[in-house]
Amino acid sequence: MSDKPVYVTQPYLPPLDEFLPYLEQIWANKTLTNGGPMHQQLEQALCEYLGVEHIALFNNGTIALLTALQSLRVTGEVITTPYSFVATAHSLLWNGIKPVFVDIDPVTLNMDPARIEAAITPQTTAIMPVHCYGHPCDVAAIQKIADTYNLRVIYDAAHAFGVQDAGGSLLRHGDLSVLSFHATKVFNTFEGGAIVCPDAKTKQRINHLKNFGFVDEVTVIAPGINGKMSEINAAFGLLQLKHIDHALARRAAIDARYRAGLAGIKGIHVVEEAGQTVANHSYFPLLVEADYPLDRDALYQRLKDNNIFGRRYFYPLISNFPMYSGMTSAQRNNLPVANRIADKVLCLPIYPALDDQDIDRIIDVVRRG
Ligand code: T4K
Repeated sequence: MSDKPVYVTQPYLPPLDEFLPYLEQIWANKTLTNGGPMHQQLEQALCEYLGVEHIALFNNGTIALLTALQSLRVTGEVITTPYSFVATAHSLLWNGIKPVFVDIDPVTLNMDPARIEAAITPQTTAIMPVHCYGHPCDVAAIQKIADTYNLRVIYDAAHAFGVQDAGGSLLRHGDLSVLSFHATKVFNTFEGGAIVCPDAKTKQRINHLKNFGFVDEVTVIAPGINGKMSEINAAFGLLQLKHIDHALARRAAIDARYRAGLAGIKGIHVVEEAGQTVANHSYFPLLVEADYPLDRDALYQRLKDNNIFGRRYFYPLISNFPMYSGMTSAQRNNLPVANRIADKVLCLPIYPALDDQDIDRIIDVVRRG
């Protein structure tokens, strides 16, 4: 049996020769960044593919999160989840905003809407939920609370490229949704990100903010940042988009093979997918329960010993990192579910080039315990 190293993910790379015409075009245009033709084309193509009205491209998802908050003038306190990549909460600190953590739902692993109301104070201006692993949040419940208390909703949708619910793109919910196009994501531009916004006016403000706040050569409206996506990243995105349906189909097949192969293993709970009509299978999280022969870290190590590099997304919890752990809302007794899940979760490798032999090898290691 093969034992070549298998990582939690591997970027999808279309054949190199397909990229060369794009490079020739950039060389001919001599526009390398600042909203050039590749950038314009990718924004248009993504709106069509994702079924959304307006997209502003960014150089990464973290800068997109920072700018999303700035664009809506969010201040004070924002209610968020501790069960995410650290960039979610960091984007709040960068804006001088206090994150207020609420616990997650034990089934969806997303923010539990039932916890939100108790966390609202006069300083609360927004909610920042995460569609963790591309699994939809309870968007209806969150919006109802936001409407009642007049709060903004900014979704960290870094994992949710292409996900749809019964009404269409998941990215249409809330005031803004933020995507990541990092190399490890379902759709990547090496580094990259985007804000999905509902109207042209908001997109225009975002465009100014991602270009230092410049409106024209002599007018700066706010302390904006350099969030622009370069032409080479945008060109790679255009090429990726041609292959995305194939990449998503392969991910779905891998997910199905894992679910069949792992079924019935005592103590292994595969996290359910619920609420999507189109899923993207961006991660394959499972929970290692007490009745499995090994604890989570021992299984993680056992896989490593077999050259299989899963990842404990999301352990440690954001709320347990030192810049957050002193906050009242970060205390473990406020976040029992998130702390419990973070100690049990393990994401298995999933990416289009993962072959059936490797999937079966991974299943075999988990089954042997
Ligand atoms: N919000 C959420 C919910 C997020 O998950 C993220 C990012 C963000 C916001 C911020 O978006 P960005 O600013 O990143 O656009 C990775 C990614 O760096 C990060 O983008 C991602 N979430 C997070 C969940 O995972 P690491 O530290 O685990 O990545 P790394 O370098 O260990 O890569 C994992 C594996 O992937 C490697 O073992 C091998 C493979 N790999 C990785 C890279 C970079 C490759 O084969 N090729 C590559 O180029 O953070």
